[in-house]
Amino acid sequence: MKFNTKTIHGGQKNDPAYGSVMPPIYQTSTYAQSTPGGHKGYEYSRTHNPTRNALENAFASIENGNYGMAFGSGLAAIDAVLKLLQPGDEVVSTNDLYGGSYRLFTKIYKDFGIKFHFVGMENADNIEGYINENTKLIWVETPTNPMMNIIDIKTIAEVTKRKSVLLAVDNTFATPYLQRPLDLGADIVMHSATKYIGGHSDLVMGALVVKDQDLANRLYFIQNASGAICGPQDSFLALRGIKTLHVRMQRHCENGKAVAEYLTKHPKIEKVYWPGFESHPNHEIAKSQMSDFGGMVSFVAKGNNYEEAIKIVENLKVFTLAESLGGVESLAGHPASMTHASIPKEEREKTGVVDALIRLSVGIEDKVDLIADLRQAIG
Ligand code: P1T
Repeated sequence: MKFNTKTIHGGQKNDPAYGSVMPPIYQTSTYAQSTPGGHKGYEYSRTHNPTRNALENAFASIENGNYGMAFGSGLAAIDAVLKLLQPGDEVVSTNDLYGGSYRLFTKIYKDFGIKFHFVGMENADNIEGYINENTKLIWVETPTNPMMNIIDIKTIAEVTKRKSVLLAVDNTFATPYLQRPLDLGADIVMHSATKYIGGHSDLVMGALVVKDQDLANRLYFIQNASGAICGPQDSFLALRGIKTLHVRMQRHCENGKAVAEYLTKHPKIEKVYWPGFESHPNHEIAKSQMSDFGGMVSFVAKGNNYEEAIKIVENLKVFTLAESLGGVESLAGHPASMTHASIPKEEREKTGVVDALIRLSVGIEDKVDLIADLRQAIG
C-alpha cells in the first residue's frame, strides 16, 4: 500500500460490532468477563483499548513498523524509551533538540545515573568518539528543533548497528510523510503526535513505533507498567488527523518553502534556517532522506536583536504567538523564552538558539496572507 492510502486504511478494519467505518470511541476503563480471564481480548484500558489499538496500528503502518504505541504526550513516549536503560548507561543525543527532551534527560534521568552526551551530529562521524561499552542509546532529532539541522539517519544507523546500540529518531518535525527512519535503519521512531500527526492543535499525545518484537514487548511492558497512555477520545482525534496527514503536509511544505524564500530575500532578515535551501549545510542529506522539506522555518532579523524579535512576534496577526507546531494554523514562537527556556543560555547559544531567533510553524492557510502578515510584522 502506498503512503497516501496507508494514512486512511493502514492497520484499520471496520468495527466488528456494527461495521462503523471509523473506530468507535470506546470510552471505558474496563471490560466484562464471563469468568476470571473469560474476556474478548480486553481487560483494562491502561493495558488495551480498542480505539487506542486502532491508532497504534495506524502509527505502525504509516512508519513502516510492526508495532505502535500511543502515550499521553511526546515526553511520555520519550520517557518510556529512557526506561529501557539502567544506571551507568550512556546516551548520545543531538545537541540541538526540543527543550523538554533536554530537561527530561538532564533534570530527571541524569539523577538516576544515566549519562548524556550532547553532540553536533551534522557530521555523523562525530558520534564515534562518544560511544563506549556503556553506550546504549543514540537519540536523534532530525530536522532539529529549532535550528533545522539535518542528521544523516542511515549513516548513524550503520554506526549503531556495528556497535549494538539502539538508535531512536524523533520524527516529529518531518512526519512519516517526509521521512521514515525505520526504513533507514533506526530501531525506534518517536513522535510528539501533538504536532503534525494530530494536526489540529486539539490534543497532546506521543507515539513510538518499532520493527523488532522483543523491543516492542519491552516497550509495551513499560507502557502498561508505567501507565502513561492516552485516552480513547484523543486516540480517535489522532486517527482522524492521520487520515489527512498527506494532504496537510503537502500544503505545509508548499507554504514553508514560500515563507522561507520570502524571508531570505527580505532586506531586514539576516539568516533563515530551512533545509530546502541549497546553501543549507546538509541539504543533500535532506534531499536523500526526506521527500520534501516540511513547514518549519526559523530566522533571525538583522542586528541579531532581542527587542526586534519580540516586536516581530507581537506584530503578527495571522500567525499566532504560541508554543507547539504542526497544526493547520500558523504559529510563531520565541524559542529562547518559550520552548527552549529550560536549556541554559550558554548551552543553547552554542547551537544558534540566540535570543533573537524566531521559529515559525507554517500552517495551511493561503500563503499570500502568510507572507503579507510577515511583511507587515517585520516592517
Ligand atoms: O509536547 P509533547 O507532546 O510532550 O512533545 C514533546 C516534544 C518532543 N519532540 C519534539 C521534537 C517536540 O517538538 C516536542 C514538543 N515541542 C513543542 C511543544 C514545541 O513547541 O517545540
